[in-house]
Amino acid sequence: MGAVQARMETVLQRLLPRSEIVPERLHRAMHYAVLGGGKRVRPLLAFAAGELADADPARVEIVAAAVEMIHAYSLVHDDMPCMDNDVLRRGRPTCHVEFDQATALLAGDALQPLAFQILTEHVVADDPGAQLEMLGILAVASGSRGMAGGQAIDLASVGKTLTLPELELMHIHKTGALIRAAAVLGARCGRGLDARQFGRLEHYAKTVGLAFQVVDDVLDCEASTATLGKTAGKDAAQEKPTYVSILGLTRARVLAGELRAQAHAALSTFGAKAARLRELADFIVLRKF
Ligand code: GRG
Repeated sequence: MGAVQARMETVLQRLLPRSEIVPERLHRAMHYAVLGGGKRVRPLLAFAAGELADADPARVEIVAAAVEMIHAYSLVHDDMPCMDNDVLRRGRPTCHVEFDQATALLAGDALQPLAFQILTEHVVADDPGAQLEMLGILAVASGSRGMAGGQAIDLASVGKTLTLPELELMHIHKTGALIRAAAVLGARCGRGLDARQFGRLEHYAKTVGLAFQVVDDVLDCEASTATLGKTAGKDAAQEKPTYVSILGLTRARVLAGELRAQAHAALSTFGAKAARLRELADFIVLRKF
């Protein structure tokens, strides 16, 4: 994990516009949002799925960077007063607190197209048609049928009681879509998977995406602000429906364990090549931050 995290720091630094060039303040805000923090779960998934498909790591690092730029932009916008209104992210002031709201808005606005720009500037597939499909996968995962749509459902759910299937639908879009895209795009950099194997990988990604969110809800209740590097206890304070508010802590933990088992089952036919994907499912469920 450390090797991929360090590699991503270098890759992202290289792909971001230099902070000394005009407009410097916007570029500094983009660096602030992307570099120097974060677990890099999505890049880790891309690299692990890339291993499964014998993908060239030099390709995987590009798709991983594109996904991480979308993720970073979503966190910047999510933290703004018009959405979640938070002041702490990755143990530091949020982007709009460190800079200002307009700059944070623009940093997110600029990171989003940069993700697609780098996918047009680097070869990540064997033919242009396959590469175009990969751009489409990231676009759908980020848009109104993916992460942004999930965020809209989230904002509309505050103060409401959701059923478990409704909550699941929200998270499949808000958090799950980008996690799934990370795994799929990592594998698409290679050419080792047939349609059935892709189906299993997608099932794995859907399962770990949900597990990620269940654990996020549990940690929001159980962990401290210092450990998380973001404000703990916000879900309850903001009356957000979560796995913990619907199931309670114990059943939410049980659900996370069941999803971990499902993720492992989805990989059962892959053998040693899926070792890192298995380890990541374990990390996502057992993490403490
Ligand atoms: C603004 C369009 C738009 C979308 C925002 C992902 C998201 C949608 C908001 C983040 C809110 C949130 C706390 C969601 C819970 C799960 C989640 C995505 C947590 C943050 O991701 P991590 O834990 O963050 O991977 P790091 O800092 O490790 O990169």
